[in-house]
Amino acid sequence: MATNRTFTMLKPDSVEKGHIGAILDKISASGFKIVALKLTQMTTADAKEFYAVHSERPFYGELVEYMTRGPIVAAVLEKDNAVEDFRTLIGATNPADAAEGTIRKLYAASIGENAVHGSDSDENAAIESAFHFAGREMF
Ligand code: DAT
Ligand code: MG
Repeated sequence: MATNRTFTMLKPDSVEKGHIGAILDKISASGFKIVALKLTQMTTADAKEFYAVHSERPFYGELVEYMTRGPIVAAVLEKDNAVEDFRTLIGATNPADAAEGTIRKLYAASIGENAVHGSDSDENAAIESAFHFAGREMF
């Protein structure tokens, strides 16, 4: 995958609260092109694998419960400097620390339910995109 792509999920709280449209609108208005998009639900095995890097952390069980409790929106986004610029757009992991105007500041309730995921490296963007999308679903 090219290095100008990143992967995102609008997490279950965003879908439950009806924020899909507003968040996708903000992503588009911020210069990201949506090159893959779907509503899907992670199984427990999916969430455990996706977040395996956090398996020893005390919040791992809650994270897996949360991420599997309802549908998510998965998407691949294209823009120059996509990974870094998208992390800036979503804001800090804890919405209490997130900058004004960021997606987490606007839409996240807590560090545990923080509205959106954004890949943290080009390598992980490619791995996470392939985890959720077949090649023919990415444009
Ligand atoms: P990010 O999603 O900003 O990359 P991360 O990779 O450190 O953050 O953690 C993944 C997710 O795990 C995060 O979005 C929410 C949850 N999480 C992280 N730290 C947490 C904590 N201290 N308490 C509860 N949930 C936490
Ligand atoms: Mg992370």
